[in-house]
Amino acid sequence: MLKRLSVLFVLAAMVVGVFSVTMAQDAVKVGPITQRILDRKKLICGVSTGTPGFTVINTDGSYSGFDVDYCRVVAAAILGDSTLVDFRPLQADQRQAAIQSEEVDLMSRNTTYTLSRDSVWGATFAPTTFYDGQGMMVTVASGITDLKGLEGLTICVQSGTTTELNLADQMSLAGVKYTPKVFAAADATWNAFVAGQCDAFTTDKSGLIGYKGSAPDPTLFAILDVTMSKEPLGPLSPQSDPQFADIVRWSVYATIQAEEYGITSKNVDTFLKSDVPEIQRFLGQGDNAIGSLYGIANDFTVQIIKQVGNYGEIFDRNVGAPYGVARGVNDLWTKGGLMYSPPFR
Ligand SMILES: N[C@@H](CCC(=O)N[C@@H](CS)C(=O)NCC(=O)O)C(=O)O
Repeated sequence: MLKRLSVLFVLAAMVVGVFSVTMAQDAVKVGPITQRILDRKKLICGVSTGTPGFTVINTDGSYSGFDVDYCRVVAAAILGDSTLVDFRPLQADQRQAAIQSEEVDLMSRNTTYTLSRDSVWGATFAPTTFYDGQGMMVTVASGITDLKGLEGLTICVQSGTTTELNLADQMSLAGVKYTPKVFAAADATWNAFVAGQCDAFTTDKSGLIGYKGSAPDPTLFAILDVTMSKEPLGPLSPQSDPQFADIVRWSVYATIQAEEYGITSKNVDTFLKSDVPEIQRFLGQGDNAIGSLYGIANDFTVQIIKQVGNYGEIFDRNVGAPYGVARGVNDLWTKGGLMYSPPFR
C-alpha cells in the first residue's frame, strides 16, 4: 500500500513538474528594472524640482502635473496602481547622474530627446509626450519684440539644459551679443528674472507659459514670437533594461491610442464590453494577451486609462485648462498633430 502510494506521489510530482516547466516557459521573465519595481512595489520616478503644469509639488507634499502623470501611467501599467510612485525631484544638471546610477527607474522631467543624451547618458527615450520649442520671455515694459532687441542685455538661463546651449547657437546666428546669467536651480533662475537681475528669461515655451501663468501678475510679461529650437520632451529610462523601456513606450502609446479611440477615464468600462476586435485587443480583454508579452497584466491599458486618463485628458488637466496651452503639434495625427500610436497587435 505504502509502495503504491509513493509511486502515485512520484507520478503526481512528475505531472506537476512538467506543468511548471511549461508555465515557466510561457511566462515572460521581466527585466531587472521591472523586477525592482515589482519587489519594492514602488516606481522611483525622477521629476523636476518644480515646473508649472509639468511637475507641481503641492503644499501637502503631493505631486501633480503632466510629467508626474506619466510616472503614474507607468506605475499603473506595472503595479496596477498609479499611486505607487516615489518621486525624486531633480535639477537639470542632476539628470545624467540619476540615469547613469539608476537612482531612478524612470525620468519624466521636461527632458529633451537628443543624440548625446541617448548615447552619453546611456538612456532610452520613450516616445515624445510633448513637442516643444525654446522661447524667450521679457517684461512688457522693456518694449523688446525680437531677439535683436536683446543686444548687450542679460539673459537668465538654467545650467545643464539644452536651453543654455541653444541660446549660444541662436544668438550667435542672429549676431546678438548678450550676457548669460546662469543658475543651477529653476526657482533661482525665474526669481532673478522677476527681480530684474536679467532682461530676459529663456526656457522651453511650455515652461515659459507655466511660469507666466503662475506669476502674481502675468500681464507684466511677454513671450516673444520666436521659436529657437526643437525640444521633443518625453520620459527616459536607463538603457540596462530594454524590456522595461518597451513597457514605458507602450504605456505612453496607450494614452495616445485611447484618445484616438475616444476611450477616457470616465467611459473605459463601457468599452470593455465592445465587440470590436481591435478595441478588445487594445484593452487586453478575452484571450487577447498584450501585457503578458512583457510580463505585466493584460489589462494594463485599462489601468492606465482608468487611473490616469488618455493623452487628451492628461494634457487638458495639466496644461490646456490651467494655462490655455493649445494642442497644436501635440494634437492627434488624425487632427493634424504628431501624436500617433503604432497598432496594439
Ligand atoms: N528641455 C530642456 C530644459 C529642461 C529644464 O530643466 N528646464 C528648466 C526650466 S527653468 C526646469 O524645468 N528646471 C526645473 C528644475 O531644475 O527642477 C532640457 O531638457 O534640457
